[in-house]
Amino acid sequence: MERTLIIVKPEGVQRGLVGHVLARFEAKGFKIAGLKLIHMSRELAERHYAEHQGKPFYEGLVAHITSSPVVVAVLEGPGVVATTRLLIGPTKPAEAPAGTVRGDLGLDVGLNIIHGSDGDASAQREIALFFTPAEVLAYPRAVDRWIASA
Ligand code: DAT
Ligand code: MG
Repeated sequence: MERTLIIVKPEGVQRGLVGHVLARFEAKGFKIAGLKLIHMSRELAERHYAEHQGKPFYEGLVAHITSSPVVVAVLEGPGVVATTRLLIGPTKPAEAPAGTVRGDLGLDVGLNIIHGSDGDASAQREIALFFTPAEVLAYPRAVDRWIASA
């Protein structure tokens, strides 16, 4: 089954939005396959954001994501990578439509509430950065037959 990684960033945790944000993905029908609260090390942040190294915002991005705890989750379901990105909205909250996480909850690109993997390859890479295989759980949900055919 397809999986993706989301991170509720420090501003989301500090503002008390963890439950609200996770509830949107749960309500959509995605299954939580992994979940934890962590304070990211600089090394982990650098590995996670390696593609942005050298960009003007890189240092601020790493400093911010390591500034206080974040919630990381593995979400599972059909089309979860692309649909999660749709529900999250564009990178800049000012340009994000109402109804998206960033459109509804954010103002600043540096405080855009949430990270979501941008493709299957990055999802696999990012899940492996934050979770051991044993921490990603496979379990049936009775509700699945009401959400999507297997
Ligand atoms: P996304 O998080 O939508 O995948 P991205 O991968 O291009 O966006 O950038 C990663 C994060 O870096 C983004 O969530 C916020 C920050 N960022 C991106 N562009 C920025 C900019 N122009 N100024 C400040 N921060 C930026
Ligand atoms: Mg990205």
